[in-house]
Amino acid sequence: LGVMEPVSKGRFTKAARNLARSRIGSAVSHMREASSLFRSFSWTYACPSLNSIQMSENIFSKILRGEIPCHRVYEDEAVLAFLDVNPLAPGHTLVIPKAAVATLDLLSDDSAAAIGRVLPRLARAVMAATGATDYNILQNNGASAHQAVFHVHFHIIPKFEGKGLGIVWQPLAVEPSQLTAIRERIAARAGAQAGKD
Ligand code: DGP
Repeated sequence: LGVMEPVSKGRFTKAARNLARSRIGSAVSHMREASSLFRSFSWTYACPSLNSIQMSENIFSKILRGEIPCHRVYEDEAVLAFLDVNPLAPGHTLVIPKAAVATLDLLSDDSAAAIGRVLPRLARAVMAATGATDYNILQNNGASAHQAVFHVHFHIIPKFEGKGLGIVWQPLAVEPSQLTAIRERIAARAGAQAGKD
């Protein structure tokens, strides 16, 4: 706040008080801005070391390390599958890569291939074991998309006897031009194989 001389014991000049108020106001405003930036910053994606701390602390990493138990149904060198402790239906199974990444878009091609190789087989096993003929594969990414555990996972959720995944599906009304515009933006980023409509 700089040097402010009291005019007498315990009293400051009006100018000194105004200066102090404006400096405090500015400091508070800077702190608010810093705090808002801190909260909005995506630490998980931007900072590998924080990402690895978060990944090493989540419940699925503890299951992978054998620190907490699970009802394992399948394991190979790259994939683990086990029962969900809060099943939406009997047989609700989670399939996770052993590689620790939070969301699907961060998964390596090798881990993705390892999951893709076993997912249909695991779906068949869950269906055969439960007697269900219908099921959903669910894969949530990000808190607003209902992800609670930040280690990539696929849910295999049998649908029968009124149990299973409930879906609220609210399609948007779109113009063909909107579809064209978004198609072009996605295709440009998806790679060379994306053709033209
Ligand atoms: P999601 O919302 O997609 O992140 O689903 C996470 C699922 O993980 C949820 O259905 C409950 C399940 N889950 C949470 N903690 C544990 C646990 O300690 N063990 C097992 N087996 N499943 C868990």
